[in-house]
Amino acid sequence: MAQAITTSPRTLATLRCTSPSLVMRSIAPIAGGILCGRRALRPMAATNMSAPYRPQTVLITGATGGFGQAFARQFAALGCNLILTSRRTDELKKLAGTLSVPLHQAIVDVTKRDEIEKFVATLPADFQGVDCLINNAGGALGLEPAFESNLDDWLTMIHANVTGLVTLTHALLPRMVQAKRGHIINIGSVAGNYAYPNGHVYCAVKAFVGHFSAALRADLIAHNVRVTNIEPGLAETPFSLNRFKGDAERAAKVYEHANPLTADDIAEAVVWAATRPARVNINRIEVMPTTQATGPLAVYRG
Ligand code: 8X3
Repeated sequence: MAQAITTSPRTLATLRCTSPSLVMRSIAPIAGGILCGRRALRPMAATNMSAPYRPQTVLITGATGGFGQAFARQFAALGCNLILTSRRTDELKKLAGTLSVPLHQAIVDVTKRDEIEKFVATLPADFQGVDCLINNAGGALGLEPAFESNLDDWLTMIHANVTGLVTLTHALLPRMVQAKRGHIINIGSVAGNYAYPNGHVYCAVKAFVGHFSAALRADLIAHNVRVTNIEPGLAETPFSLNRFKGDAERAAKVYEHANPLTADDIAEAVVWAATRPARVNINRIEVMPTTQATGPLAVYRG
């Protein structure tokens, strides 16, 4: 059911409407810059290429997932305005309730083009200047050999990781180009760099994300819009629980005794890329736990 809620911290007034399916919470913006280490970070004019940088409005898809929550917390700690999207209403409200920055939250299924377009078209005025888009929604479904896997899983992975990412990017990119200010941060995966057994479509969609990121760079060099592909390896998040469709035991085994990355490890990489001076574009960051590495090429001897 479509729903919108606006909450101000003073009045806690609640407004419900019938369309679109958005939930919004607004808090009076903080004034001035914030301190990060010994340097003040502040929103920066596109011409000041050397100053410390902080995005003003960060849009995070899949915000209730493991990475998404860590991104939201770390960008909130920087004082950025946040736009959070998720399919999960209760989890999104809960996360938003923990963050004390100007925040807009929306229920969006990124596999649905009409939902993305409606979401972008109805962004509140204070949240229209998105200058950092984090395409985080996606994920894997299944880990069977290709010849035993489920076609619905394949198509869902393509819709979530590819169609949703390009649709939202296509909707917001012209605004960034016009503003001459922006950063698209895609959450890829080591799976896009190294094909592994039973990875098939997941590996393929993450390879798409990596190459799409690189190709976007080629079109944006004159427009002060940055593009970064973040490529995490084994990280302990609900990723495996989703991949194994709720099989908690199987999911736990993925991380058992492996000392995997945490969501905060990846969030630190994302925040680092997003806060480089404007002259710096971090093309890609591949991060693995110390306990993970690429394997040898396989040879089957029948
Ligand atoms: C997930 C990383 O190593 O589990 O994107 O495929 S891995």
